[in-house]
Amino acid sequence: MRFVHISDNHLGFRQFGLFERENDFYDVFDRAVEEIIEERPDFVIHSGDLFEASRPPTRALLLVQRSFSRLKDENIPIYAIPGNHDTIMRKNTYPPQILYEMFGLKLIGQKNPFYVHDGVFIGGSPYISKYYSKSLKERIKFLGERSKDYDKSILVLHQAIDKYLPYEFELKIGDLPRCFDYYALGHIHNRIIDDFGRGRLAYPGSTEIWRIDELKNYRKKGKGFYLVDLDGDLPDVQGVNLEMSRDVIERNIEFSEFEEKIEKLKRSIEEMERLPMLYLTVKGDFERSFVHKKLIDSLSNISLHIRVNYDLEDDIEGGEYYKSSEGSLSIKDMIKMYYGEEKKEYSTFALSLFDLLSSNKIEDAEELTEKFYEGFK
Ligand SMILES: [Mn+2]
Repeated sequence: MRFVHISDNHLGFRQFGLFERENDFYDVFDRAVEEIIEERPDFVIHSGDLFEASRPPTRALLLVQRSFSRLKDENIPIYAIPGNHDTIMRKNTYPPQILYEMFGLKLIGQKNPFYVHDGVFIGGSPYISKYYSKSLKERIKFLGERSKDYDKSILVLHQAIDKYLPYEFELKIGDLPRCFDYYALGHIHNRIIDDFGRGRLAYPGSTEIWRIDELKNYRKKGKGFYLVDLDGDLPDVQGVNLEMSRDVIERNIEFSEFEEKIEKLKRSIEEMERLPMLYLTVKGDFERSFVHKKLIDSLSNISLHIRVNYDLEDDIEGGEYYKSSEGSLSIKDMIKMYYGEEKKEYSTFALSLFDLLSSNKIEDAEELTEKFYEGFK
């Protein structure tokens, strides 16, 4: 019995406001489906965040419809849960995944907490926030009990576990029953395979670079999906790597070698098929505005997105440069310009909020916002 475990495709995500990046996420998903069909698994498990949002763009919906109907033609069913991104946290609402039930998707949720596929128990829960972790633990316990009638069992969850994400988790590793053969997890975008209980626990990670801190893990372990063979005593988990749609280049540049390093960078970009994204750090003693202009002038035409950190000798400052589809704009500079010096406390708030939200620190953003508005009471 072989199955594919895939997660966190975030279709519809327009990173940095760039339609090129939205396309990159579609392209890599398309390649994933191509590979899945070639691998001919018995079924697919999707552990959440298929879409970036609970109301995805029509293009994302259509892409999934086309992909899943191809899998249906090949007799490959999909067992899926919604993640935190594609869940709607209100009563009487449905996640977008429900649209594909007629294309072979079997939604794991309150109505059907588990399925049995050729004798294999496949149970799980949609994403549940940490405020309801008690009910999440009860559901998992129930699934653990029900799974015991079957030889092989899989638990599907979209949650963070303290062992792998110590600062923001809903479950502790000890909260998981140890009776499953495979723990098909989603939510953490890095690839993780671990031994747990009598089986294996795995996060296949995201299929595209959703946030830049995923780069390190991507360079080490690749991105894509897992192909799992359940037949042995311990499941065999193989990573299937997908090629990213474009390169991401990171460079640390000493100001003393600035000119030659930029020339070298330009030459390596010339060989690339698609415009790369650039993450640069410039170190030393220099005039920030001079270097910034120089970078933008020489690199903006040959890259999709540039982010620069200026590591000045007496002052560490981050500078971000966003190239939007319409032209060249820095979001942070726009915020500063909009409020000006007179409303500096507004721009300070907006900039901090922007930083927190872009690094997905939702709770810190909430706290900051509450504090800011308290000032008006
Ligand atoms: Mn995700």
